[in-house]
Amino acid sequence: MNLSQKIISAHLLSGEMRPGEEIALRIDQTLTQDATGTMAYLQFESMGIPQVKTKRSLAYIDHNTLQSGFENADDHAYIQSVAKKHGVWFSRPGNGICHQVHLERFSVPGETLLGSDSHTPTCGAMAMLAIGAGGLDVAVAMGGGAYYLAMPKICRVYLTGQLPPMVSAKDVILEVLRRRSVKGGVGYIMEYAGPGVESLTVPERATITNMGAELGATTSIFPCDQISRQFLQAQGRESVWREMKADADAVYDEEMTLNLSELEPLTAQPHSPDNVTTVKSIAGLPVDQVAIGSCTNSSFADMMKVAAILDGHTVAENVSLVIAPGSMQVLTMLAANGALAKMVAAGARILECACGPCIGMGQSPKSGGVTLRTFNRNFKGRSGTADAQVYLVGPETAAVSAIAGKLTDPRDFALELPRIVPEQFPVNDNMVVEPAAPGETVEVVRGKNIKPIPAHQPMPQCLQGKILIHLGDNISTDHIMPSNAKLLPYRSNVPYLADYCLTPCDPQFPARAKEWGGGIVVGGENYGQGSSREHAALTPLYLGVKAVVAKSFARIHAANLINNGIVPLTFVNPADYDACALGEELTIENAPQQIRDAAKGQTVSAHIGGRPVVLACAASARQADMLIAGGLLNYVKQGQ
Ligand code: MIC
Ligand code: SF4
Repeated sequence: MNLSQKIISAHLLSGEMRPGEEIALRIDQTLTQDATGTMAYLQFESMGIPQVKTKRSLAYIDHNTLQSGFENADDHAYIQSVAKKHGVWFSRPGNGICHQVHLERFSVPGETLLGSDSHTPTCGAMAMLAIGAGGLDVAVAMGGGAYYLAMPKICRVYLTGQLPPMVSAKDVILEVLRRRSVKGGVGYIMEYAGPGVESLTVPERATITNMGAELGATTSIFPCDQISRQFLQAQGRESVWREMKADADAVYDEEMTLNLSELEPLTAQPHSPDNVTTVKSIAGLPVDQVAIGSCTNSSFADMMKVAAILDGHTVAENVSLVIAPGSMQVLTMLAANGALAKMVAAGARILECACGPCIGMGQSPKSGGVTLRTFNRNFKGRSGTADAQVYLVGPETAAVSAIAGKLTDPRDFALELPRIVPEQFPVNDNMVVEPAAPGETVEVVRGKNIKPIPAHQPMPQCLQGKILIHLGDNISTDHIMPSNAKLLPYRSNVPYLADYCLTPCDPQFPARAKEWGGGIVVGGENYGQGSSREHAALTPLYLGVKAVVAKSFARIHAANLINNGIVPLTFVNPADYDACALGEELTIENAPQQIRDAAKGQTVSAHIGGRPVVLACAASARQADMLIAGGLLNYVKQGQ
């Protein structure tokens, strides 16, 4: 077996490991963050289960840390109290970005991790089967329920060679994105193997598994070897180490080979993580802002490289450089060894250990500003400035460009960076609060920002509605439900957020949906790529959206739609996508039966604007029942 199959088979509750078949997995660990966590815990509470049943569940606060009003603070207080009550460990604001902290302190090779954040696969760097999902799926897993997914295909990424100086792990994943595109991983696990693996440290592996999310992959995974052992040892956690790798005769569904020695510094240009070119080819581009951090590139080693480059220099006068170390552990080390002082002396603006500018929580660039970011997503408008030009780069490129004031190939900077592998990390888990002891009473704090979740209706006999919007390919959840400093405080308030649903594509969308009494969304390929935020399903639900008809869907978003009773349908004949227009009525007669039959492989007969149209629905039999019930919560309440 390959490594993915080994972990899946050890956690398989039902189904067979045949690509595309629905399987159910036992989940060992869960994580939530605050922007998706309030919904997840409201949903968990509504299930009436007193204590989580996982081996370990954690609630992190890392996204909504700008507190410009009471809203985010209300969310934090709710999550802290509800976590304590139900057996969930609570990582306080300041402790760091969930994926960085989880990798450092809680990752366990061979275990499964389900997180309400699309970058949960970061812990694949420690041979976990780590999957991102909607909050509702995570709530079910906390309650001991299985996680259902279509068995992915396994793609072996065979690494040879080793990274040349000033070329980094970010360039590895950017190269994979260049080759496969943002939908090239949908339905796959990317399993890394080959002699090149040994040359990569755990944080470098984490940069690669983290950004596998941008491929649309279910997850990405590295073997657990002596490099992993050393990392766990340095974290004082060697006891969880065990060797994990594919069998020598393992079979894969697909293969790709990547020679690390041939890579050079790369960048993803606006506005997509797969719009990749070499830094050299566009070097000289004037830069307004450089932002270093995020769950992709905020490890101690990344920060040390940045400090070494900045040492003795001053950030160019046209550039604002911001740096957010990934965790309290990283920041503590930088403070202790003087690297932080070097960054500050060079003119860097130090931010707290959190997501920050990656999710538009501050540091939005100026109008039309060019910003280089070591982050993972550069979808239009995500930075908080609609016309900003965001380039994704590795930490070396970011740091040298901040000094030069223009995009610069780091190989032009005469400096040899040391390879940093700490022998001992300072271990201090005092920012992680333990759950309540048995018998201890905990009052859940519900501030006025916490609003109930919207009601779900069972599927009508005749599903119909007008086309409210006709969209192109690769619409991300940042388009469907934008998130920035102004909107993130309302993650617990779906009615408020609904007024912003799909507004980056069409500012009239919410008003039209309300006026027309709901309707249908039409999308192109890879609809709903990006974040795991359920709000990209909950806000359309609130606006009366009954179905999304697209050319194809991103995995997590399709599951979120189904969990919330919105039917994801695909066009069997692509010409029907071109032919349908705004305002035309879609009708599906006998919808519940047709959806049930679709789960058995039949097509769905519909009409759009009176024309007969053939659609497909990739739901499993279980998901079909869920859609008919009006979503997962109704389905669970029916005692299925
Ligand atoms: C993101 O990077 O887009 C986020 C913010 O972390 C999201 C989660 C969210 O929207 O709360 C994600 O990646 O799932
Ligand atoms: Fe946070 Fe950005 Fe990572 Fe999402 S991608 S978890 S917003 S740092």
